[in-house]
Amino acid sequence: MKKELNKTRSIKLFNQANKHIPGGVNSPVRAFHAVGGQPLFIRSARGAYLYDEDGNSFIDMINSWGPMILGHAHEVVTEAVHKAIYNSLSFGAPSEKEIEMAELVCDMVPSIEKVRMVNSGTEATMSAIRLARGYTERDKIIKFEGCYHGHGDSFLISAGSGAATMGKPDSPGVTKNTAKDTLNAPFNDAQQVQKLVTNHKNEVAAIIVEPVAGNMGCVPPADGFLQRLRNICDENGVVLIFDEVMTGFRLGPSGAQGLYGIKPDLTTLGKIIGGGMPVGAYGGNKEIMDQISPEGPVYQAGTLSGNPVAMTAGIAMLKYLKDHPETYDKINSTTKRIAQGFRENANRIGKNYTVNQVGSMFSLFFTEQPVNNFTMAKKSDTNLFGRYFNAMLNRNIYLAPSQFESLFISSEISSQQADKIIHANADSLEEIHKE
Ligand code: KE4
Repeated sequence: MKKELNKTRSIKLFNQANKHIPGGVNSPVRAFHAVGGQPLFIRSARGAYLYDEDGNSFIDMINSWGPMILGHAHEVVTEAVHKAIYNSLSFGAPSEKEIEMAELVCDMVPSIEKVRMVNSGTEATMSAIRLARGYTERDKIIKFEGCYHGHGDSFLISAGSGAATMGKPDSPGVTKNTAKDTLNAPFNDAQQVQKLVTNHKNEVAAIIVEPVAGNMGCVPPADGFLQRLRNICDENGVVLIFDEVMTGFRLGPSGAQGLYGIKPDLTTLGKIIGGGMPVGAYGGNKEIMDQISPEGPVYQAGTLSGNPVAMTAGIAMLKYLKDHPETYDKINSTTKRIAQGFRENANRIGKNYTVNQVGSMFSLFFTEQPVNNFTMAKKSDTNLFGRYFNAMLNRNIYLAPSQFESLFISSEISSQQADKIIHANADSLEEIHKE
């Protein structure tokens, strides 16, 4: 058994945080409820490493839930932001940076002809479904069990990520009237989607999907699934929304839509687009996007949308990724190697645990069955996952504190660090199966 970490200061800070912050955190999954133990308070981060308040260092395999694809405090981002902050942090008026960002997004994601900046992935998805409803004059949306699209009321019905982790997928406060307009289908089940669209003829405004699910753990689309959704939308006048908050700029410069060659009508973005700053965006073809105020009647607004400092951080990161496509080869091959190492380690102790990987996203599921949707993901042993999480933490590897999350590899994780991760995984699997 690896020695327990010194968490003295994190424990003190967590007790203090609980006095004035609900649950002591500003986002539920950070509280470690799903894995047990005390959340660590992070003081700083650089490259592949997080440094907590007790002086412990960790290889970061979650990278702020995706944004830190270049590792922490990458100089291209920090230097650009450092220059920008002296021009004031916010204008609340149009700036050239917003044009630069919009042109960069439209260049990197060809399905996007016009794009609107917001401040989070949730704002992006909430706005995208309002736009789809306004454009089609229909009320219902179809989402997938275990997919998470942020905390907008319409999405907290059989949601994934923190909602699933908390075991309360249908949150109190979501009205029955809202819930009735959200239809759910199992991920990868296009037949069920067809049935819903047929049974609700001319009522469905949009299908929103994580093209690669990350919020039930990493689950790839089955062959032909995304194309089937595209066909159903074309045949029924339904708007196809790819929620690429997680996969956008992660799975390649054009995200999952570039990887799978499927063109959505609308795309939502977040995480990497902000380079670590609070940025979300939604975009798509001109005909739909021109329905957005002040051009069109669908209202959406935001005080800090297109914030010049956040734009600076996002532009610096996107430009780097665009100019260094080899970054994707590096993170994808590192991830492939780690995923394969995890499979071999499990096999060595007689376990055939499922490891799903797409590009630089992957998940180890504590089930020996395949995981193609949320029902299958929920067959994982979440108690065992909790023990595994803490065993890895004690070996200075920082994972997502939930079975229903994906891990994200940054370009700063070297082959030596990948070896360290694989060894820590082997030791942790041995430790939790001994108990
Ligand atoms: P934010 O509002 O958290 O920026 O984005 C919501 C969102 C929308 N769509 C997808 C596909 C997402 O993954 C997310 C947010 N992801 C979670 C992690 N699985 C955020 C982590 C958290 O809630 O603290």
